[in-house]
Amino acid sequence: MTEPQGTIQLPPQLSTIAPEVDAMYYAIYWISVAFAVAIFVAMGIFLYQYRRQPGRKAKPTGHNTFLEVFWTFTPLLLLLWLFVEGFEGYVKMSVAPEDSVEIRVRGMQWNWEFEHQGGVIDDLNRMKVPVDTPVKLVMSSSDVLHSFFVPGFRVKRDVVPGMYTSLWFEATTPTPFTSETECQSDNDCGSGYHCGQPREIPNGMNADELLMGGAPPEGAPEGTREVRYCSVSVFCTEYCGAPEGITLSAFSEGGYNSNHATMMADLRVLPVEGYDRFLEVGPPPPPECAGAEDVNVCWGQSIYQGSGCIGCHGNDGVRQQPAPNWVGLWGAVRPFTDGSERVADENYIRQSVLQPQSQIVAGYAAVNMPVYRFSDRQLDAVIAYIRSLTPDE
Ligand code: HEC
Ligand SMILES: [Cu+2]
Repeated sequence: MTEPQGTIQLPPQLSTIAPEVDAMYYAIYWISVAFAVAIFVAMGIFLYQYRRQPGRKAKPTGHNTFLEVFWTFTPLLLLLWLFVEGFEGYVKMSVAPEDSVEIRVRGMQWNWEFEHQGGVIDDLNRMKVPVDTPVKLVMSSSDVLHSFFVPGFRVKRDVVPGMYTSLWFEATTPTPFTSETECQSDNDCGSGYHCGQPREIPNGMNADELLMGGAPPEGAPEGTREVRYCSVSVFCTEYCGAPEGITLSAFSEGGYNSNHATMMADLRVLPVEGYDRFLEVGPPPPPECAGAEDVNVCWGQSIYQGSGCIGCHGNDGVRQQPAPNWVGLWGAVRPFTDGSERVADENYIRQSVLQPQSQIVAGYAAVNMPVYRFSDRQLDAVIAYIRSLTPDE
């Protein structure tokens, strides 16, 4: 890999802003080093030169205008320069370019959710961005104060409950999903990267090929394997609490994100085609469905449980409140509040999920179903699941 390398002090520069931020950092660093050395050396010399000696008496020296002007104005100029540079950098980092791709970021104890254009939401803590494209994040928190930090991009901003904050960056280096970027632990990835959550990949392929819509090569062994890839690290730098019963020394217990110390996300910088493809097809089915008899039915059930449909819709054929039960829905004639009717087919279910208020089932006007934004594949999965709940005649 020809990845940019980090230094002892800083992780690799993975965004357009990173070189400027680092230049500023090193300027301040070396100015501080130079002053520290000058001050300590002068102090040493004076200590020696003016040490107590027999027969020598201290006498006032008066003042030296040139010296005083010099040591007042030199630091003043330096500080002014640092202020101007710093302020320019701050403004630049605050104002996203007009043509930025926008991604919604939601922080919650202890996960990140990323909603890409068109409402494509990947699994929690997985984020994808296109390379060489300005990306603007619009961030909110549903509970406490979080802070979004990508060391490799040199960007960080608080994610505050009750308001939106934003941030932008342009990534410069794709993070490929190849065998070279497979990992077992964080040590296998350079600084600025960490070993991401496991992915289920068909044998004989890598996730790049999967993302680009490829198929496993002829003769590849059947089935899937679990792979982890080095991903750009996203951290929460706020102490956003730890769940009850979990101490910091045991933070890896109880799952990937068991407390704020591991409120980390896997960020993948994709080639533009890969990102477009991701938007088109959406996230892949959850790993637990890899071996399922019908992947879509399994995935639909996981959406039913994971996206909250279960809170309103029953799947037992009995519970009809606050929303219609899904058993027997497929193929049935649905009566609406406006007196019209329609057969529950693919298009009807699709519309019910994406625009629930466009046709209200008679008797259910009291509860508003939330609008969901799913990818086509996720919709297929929901449809397959609803369909599976109605036995064929
Ligand atoms: C807050 C409660 C609520 C949640 C959560 C909810 N729904 Fe609904 N849903 C309703 C109500 C109420 C109706 C009936 C009124 C209407 O048609 O909008 C409905 C209707 C539907 C229908 C048409 C059903 C029929 O009998 O014709 C489908 C399909 C549907 N929802 C799918 C979903 C899916 C998929 C999810 C989860 C991703 C979901 N709903 C989550 C309340 C909810
Ligand atoms: Cu947090």
